[in-house]
Amino acid sequence: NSKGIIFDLDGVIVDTAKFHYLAWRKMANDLGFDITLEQNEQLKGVSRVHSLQQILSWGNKTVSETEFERLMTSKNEDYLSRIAHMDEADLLPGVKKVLDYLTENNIPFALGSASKNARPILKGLGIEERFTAIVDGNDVTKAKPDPEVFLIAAEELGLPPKDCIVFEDSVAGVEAANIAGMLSIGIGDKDILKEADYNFADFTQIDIDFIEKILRK
Ligand code: G16
Ligand code: MG
Repeated sequence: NSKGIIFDLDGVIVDTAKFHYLAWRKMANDLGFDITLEQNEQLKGVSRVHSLQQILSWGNKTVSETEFERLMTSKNEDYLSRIAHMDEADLLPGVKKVLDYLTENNIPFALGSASKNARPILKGLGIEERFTAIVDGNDVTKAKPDPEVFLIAAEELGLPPKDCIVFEDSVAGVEAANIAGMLSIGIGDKDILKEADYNFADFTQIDIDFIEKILRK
């Protein structure tokens, strides 16, 4: 009776969410409007294309296809420059302890992220080789809350969805995990992630006893 774990990236393993926000905000400011932290919540876990569509609608802007592409490229370049110096120290508190436990006990784990920058980020964090599978924004056609990213990850882990446990910080991601029939663990505000099976503020609140419990379930 083996189980596996699927981790979201941004907001779970590493706090890149703030850099996405800063880069999108700079782009919006250049276009003459602003985006709030509350609006940013709705962008978490959402693909780059959908994020830009959403932001432009908040700013009541319509742009040509060429301009849309240009905005995506320049936002991504800005974002990449902000995360360029990431290393192991950027793992969110408490994450390393859980990854070490899983590695030592041969429990397979995968990444299930909407980001197209996931691999270089994992490499920077020094943990890329420890994942059995990495499924990211380059591998999917349907964005969260569609369960595609997690279903592919389960397949690559060689496990049925019901034996997968998902750690997620976004509303869209928790919904995707639930639709996939996986156990969902919300990382962040429990009032926002109220659809999750379990809630924790962050990984410092998760101990190994809990991990063992959900792996036995
Ligand atoms: C992440 C972030 C989103 C971001 C998306 C695409 O997803 O939460 O805010 O828009 O990836 O990222 P990129 O522009 O790097 O392709 P996740 O699923 O890792 O939380
Ligand atoms: Mg996330």
